[in-house]
Amino acid sequence: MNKISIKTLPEDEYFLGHKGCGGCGGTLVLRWALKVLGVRCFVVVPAGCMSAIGFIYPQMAFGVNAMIAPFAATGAMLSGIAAVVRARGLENVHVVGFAGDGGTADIGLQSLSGALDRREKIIYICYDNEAYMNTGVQRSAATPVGARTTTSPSGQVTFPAVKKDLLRIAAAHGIPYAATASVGHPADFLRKVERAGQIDGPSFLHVFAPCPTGWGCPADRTIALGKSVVETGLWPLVEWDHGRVTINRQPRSFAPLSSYLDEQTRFRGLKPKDIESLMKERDSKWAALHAWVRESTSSAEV
Ligand SMILES: Cc1ncc(C[n+]2csc(CCOP(=O)(O)OP(=O)(O)O)c2C)c(N)n1
Ligand code: SF4
Repeated sequence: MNKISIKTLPEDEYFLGHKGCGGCGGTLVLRWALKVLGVRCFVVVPAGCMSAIGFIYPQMAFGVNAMIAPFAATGAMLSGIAAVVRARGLENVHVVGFAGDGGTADIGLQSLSGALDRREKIIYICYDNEAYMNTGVQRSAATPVGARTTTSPSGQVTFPAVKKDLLRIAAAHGIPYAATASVGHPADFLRKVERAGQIDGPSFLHVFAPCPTGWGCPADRTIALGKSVVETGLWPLVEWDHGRVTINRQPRSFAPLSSYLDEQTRFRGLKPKDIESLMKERDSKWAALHAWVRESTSSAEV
């Protein structure tokens, strides 16, 4: 297979004509990933924005086999389809799920865990817009501290919250491949999708996907925010490949959080203590990340 790059990305479209908002990061995740994986895909999308905007009869946006899963059941449906693919001896097929952060970090987590445990050849992609967007911006376990949602007004949460670390949760299942990515770094994302497609077993991608409607940012800032979140250190680009952990981009020094936060009205109510919490969470995440890299390197050397 040729190495995928932005220049060699096929012109074919498999997610087009949807009803997503302008600047929707989630739609880019689906569109780009399906360009890499091609037409021989069975796609599962649970309740959420991507199913709401993609399956509007008769204007279906998918150019591949695709079906909607119950909200909690993406992992279960993926592993069921993969079992059928295996039983029928179908070759060169991808079984791929696209779920939001609510459908992944909260309600779909046990189903995802079961699927990763079953070791079928599936690709699970979480497009993370950091809230339940389709039902009106409710807080999820992936909502950052201090972000305003309709269930955390002015960023108030009544308990010490941190963003659930889906990469570490997935990797803890001992699966072959898991990675984070951002729509602000398309080449990195495309390469990771391609790698996931080569894996003989489950793989998991956690992709940063801005939502202008829910975040209160201009529609033309999606890619810029997808870059600045990485530069501030709030969204590390990381890869877990057969137990070896790689940080794909290490900013020499982190950009000020304001370069990312100030563009979004959801962070307008941030208090100094929220910014401090965000920085603390970031710094402890990076410390844990460096320790994870060291640990993975030394165990690979044994
Ligand atoms: C069992 C169940 N509970 C609640 C809903 C209502 N519901 C549909 S989509 C959705 C939000 C999905 O949020 P997320 O998974 O983050 O995806 P996004 O909408 O952000 O793309 C909810 C709560 C449902 N369809 N099924
Ligand atoms: S609400 Fe957000 S996630 Fe949903 S379609 Fe619009 S931009 Fe995309």
